Amino acid sequence: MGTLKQTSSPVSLTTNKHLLKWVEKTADMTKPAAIHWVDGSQEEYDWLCSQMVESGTLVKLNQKLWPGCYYARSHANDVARVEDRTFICSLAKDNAGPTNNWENPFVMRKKLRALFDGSMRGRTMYVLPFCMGPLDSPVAQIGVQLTDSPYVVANMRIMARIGLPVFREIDKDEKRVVACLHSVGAPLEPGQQDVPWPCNPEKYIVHFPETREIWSYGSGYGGNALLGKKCLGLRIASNIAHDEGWMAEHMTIVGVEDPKGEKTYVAAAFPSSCGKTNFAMMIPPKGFEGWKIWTVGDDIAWIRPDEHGHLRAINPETGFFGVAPGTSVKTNPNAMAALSKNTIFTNVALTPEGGVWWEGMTDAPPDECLDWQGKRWTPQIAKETGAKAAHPNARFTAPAAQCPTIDAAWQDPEGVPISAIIFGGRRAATIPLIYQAFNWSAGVYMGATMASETTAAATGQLNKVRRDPMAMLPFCGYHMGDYFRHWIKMQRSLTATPRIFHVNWFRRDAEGKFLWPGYGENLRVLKWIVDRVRGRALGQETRIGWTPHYKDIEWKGLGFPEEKFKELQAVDKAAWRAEVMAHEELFIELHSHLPPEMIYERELLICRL
Ligand code: TSX
Ligand code: MN
Repeated sequence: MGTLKQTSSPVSLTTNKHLLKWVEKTADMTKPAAIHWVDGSQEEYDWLCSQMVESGTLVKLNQKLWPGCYYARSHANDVARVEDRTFICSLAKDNAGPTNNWENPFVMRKKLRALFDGSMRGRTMYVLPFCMGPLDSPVAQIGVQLTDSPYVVANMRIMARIGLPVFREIDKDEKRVVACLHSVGAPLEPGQQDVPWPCNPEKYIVHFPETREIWSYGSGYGGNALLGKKCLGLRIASNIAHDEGWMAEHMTIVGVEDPKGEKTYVAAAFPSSCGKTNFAMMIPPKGFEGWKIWTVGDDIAWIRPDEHGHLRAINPETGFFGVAPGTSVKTNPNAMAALSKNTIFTNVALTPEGGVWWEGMTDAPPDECLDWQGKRWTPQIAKETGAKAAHPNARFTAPAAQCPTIDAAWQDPEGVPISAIIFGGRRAATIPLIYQAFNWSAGVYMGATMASETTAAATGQLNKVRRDPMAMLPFCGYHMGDYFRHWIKMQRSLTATPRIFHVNWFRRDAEGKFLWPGYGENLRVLKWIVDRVRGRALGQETRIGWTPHYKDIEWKGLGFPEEKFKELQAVDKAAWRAEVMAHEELFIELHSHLPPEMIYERELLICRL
């Protein structure tokens, strides 16, 4: 590696020949000024953060108010995942399917090599080993991310297990690792002043499923850059899971504990803006004294059959990368506790006393602050211009261990047993608060056809219903039809399938008012799910599935009239006929790979309607 400076250990932290060779080859291509082998220590983290404070990437927050916390503002063109710039480069286009962008892997490699050529000039390349899942878990997957972003290294230390223990694991038996290459695409020429948030207007988030590689260029934000999460954790892992007979899902995992101490774990898939993180950390409502919700994970579940043929799930992450706006002591006190220290905030607002604020954090906004772009913001300015203090996709990166409801088994290498799978969506009409699928294949159909309404207030657009199968539309790394088939086939390796449910916290009445109070009150629905799973509640058979009798829901502490419950649970024949017609749209797109069960389930549903 010739003249390259090393800012940590002068010897590389691995003896793995493939890894050493790959690091050397990548350095030859990207031409960094230095290489840093990430050991993952607290000292290293503190040093990286102090470097970023010096360079202007981070602001150290008021340590009395926000101990161990830092603040970052991204470039205005680098604020979210870029789905139109995300590619699945399988050898056959057909394997990526119609819901993914595809490019020939040889063409894409050539394109990327040109972009990465010298892309790290003037910067340090970090060799960041990370493990998704507990290091000793049979389900864990190891990746090594080469990145020129210290912000990414710092965030990854919260979101995954990184550093020396992972290098040791790699060296142990020359384990196969997922190669992840990342550059913000902003080389520094000699003497050139750096910017707080380097990035490139041209972005590529590229997955090579056959060789298990990820190449990410041009972005330093979230899922584009923290490659363990959406890229490895879902898109590459869904390919591995398909090949190996397990499931990589976009699901939260929670434990429901009743007053007798009996715990039931469920996994739940919700599209964005349904409050998945809130669901993962729910506070039991009035009347549910003695009940507890325990958090295993809020975003990703890796699920596999154990030796008894029961599904067990792990959360492969160690942190929450949550949307800040809307998070408050009222909506999610457990998230607020988790992010109260040792957290990195990105694109929220900065208060004069060196704290953070975002829309929905408190009832009263601060008198003034600096917005996510560093401009002065006041409630008056907001009123006049509509300017937001925090970007709507502003994030906190918080350690999961700091969540008061973190489950005792959240790092169990074997995972927790999953008794129920819950699908959900934000739907103003048609979909009842809760119903249960008749069986596994009806449940797969339920997940495959789930949808959510976009709250496109800004564009003035009508709320459009968008299909988002299993909340995996942007995250399935292969053909969605094959993914449904994989779900169907999973039943064969199970002696007991989890029961499958669908929830909708967002149904509205004729005046447009929410029919259901949501939040902690959702535990009433969860209790029915647990009672069904354990054979304690009879259901009512309807055209679409099993629904609760009014008397089988615990109403203590709420007082919810039976008439309103009927409205909430109503299955309108005409609306459901239109709904089933809409299912066909997605199915036509996927028809060549659709498992026959999906067609049969649709026919059965039509017959019942
Ligand atoms: O997260 C939400 N959950 C799940 C909580 C466990 N939200 C917020 C969604 C945006 C991320 C909800 N919003 C939920 C919900 O269950 N329900 C609603 C809709 C709603 C909003 C306000 C009220 C009621 C329902 N207010 C009153 O009833 C007073
Ligand atoms: Mn997610």
